[in-house]
Amino acid sequence: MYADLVHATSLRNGVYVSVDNTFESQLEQDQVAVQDGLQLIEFAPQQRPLIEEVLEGLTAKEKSLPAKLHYDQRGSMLFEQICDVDEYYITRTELALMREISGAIGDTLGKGCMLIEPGSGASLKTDLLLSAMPNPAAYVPVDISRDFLLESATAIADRHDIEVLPVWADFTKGHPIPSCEAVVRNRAIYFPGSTVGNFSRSDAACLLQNFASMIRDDSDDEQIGSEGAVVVGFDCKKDTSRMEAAYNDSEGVTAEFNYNVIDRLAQELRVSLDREKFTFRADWVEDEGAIVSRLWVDESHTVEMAGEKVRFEAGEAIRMEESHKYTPEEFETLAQQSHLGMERIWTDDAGDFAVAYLRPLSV
Ligand code: AVI
Repeated sequence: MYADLVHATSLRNGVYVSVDNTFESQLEQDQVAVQDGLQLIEFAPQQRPLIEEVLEGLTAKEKSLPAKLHYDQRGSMLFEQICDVDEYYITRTELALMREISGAIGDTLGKGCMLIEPGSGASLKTDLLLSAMPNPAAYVPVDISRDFLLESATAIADRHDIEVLPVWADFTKGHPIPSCEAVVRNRAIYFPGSTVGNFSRSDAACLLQNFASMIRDDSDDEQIGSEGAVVVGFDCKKDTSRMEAAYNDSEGVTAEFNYNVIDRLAQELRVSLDREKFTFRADWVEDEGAIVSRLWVDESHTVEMAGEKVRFEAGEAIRMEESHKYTPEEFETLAQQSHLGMERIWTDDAGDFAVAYLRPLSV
């Protein structure tokens, strides 16, 4: 996915960072719109047609579907419910940890910091961090969903006295960083929620490398003074039974989150995919260091999609999502591969969840 990366190029109003070779063609596409009183940078790449992505995944030797398909309107609502189920410790543990440590993170980031949030969520965690930052320069949320981005950017602008500069883009593909009115002394990326866990280990390394390029002071922007930081939340390895229970919750909300992808494809692609022919299960896969969520085929059947026949054999599975877990040492190694050093790490008392404060290593 990120095979051809990584470079940062300083241009017009900031830095463009690219993680793939579609970079050059994207440069033509950015424009600024004013929406809901916010200056919105539009840099969204052309999306591949859904049917193409789905057929590619379902006709591969090991069937898979892109994990992003989980997040349509109903899926996003189900994800919010997942965050509240008893077994899913991640969200509440991270929030409690952020309540304790956001003051320390804010102090370390210092004055005049531009906070960039890829895949912005306007979450309580973001509120905590922004409130703890001394005189932040600006907040830059980045998201692929324009509506969601504007909604969350407006919410942050309502709650904080800060310049909010949303960027509509796929953060995995590179995007411009807007300039702001205040003097920017450094940039920081905030990547909470263990979203890094949804990338394979090699993609996660590339993504972190990309983040490192975004904060490095190699632009023409004379405002940027000191080197920035990448603040990442990740889920720690623990008892297999607890990790598996978090993704096989007894209320079946996570199962529904996955069946919803089947319903969505059946509807949007008008194909006869039937959720009743699949069973959901999430398993710890030691070799990958990840919980792998799959839909297992209960009975052999064939589904026609865009003129192609897709065969599902009983006993085979569709890989739906990976949730990688790290020990603090493994995460430090991953960061180092991306030219980032782990300056600090905080965990909750049980060591379930960690927030790492990473700084660029001199190269
Ligand atoms: C968003 N992400 C970090 C979640 C996770 O834990 O991998 C998505 C999720 N999938 C099932 N439950 C939660």
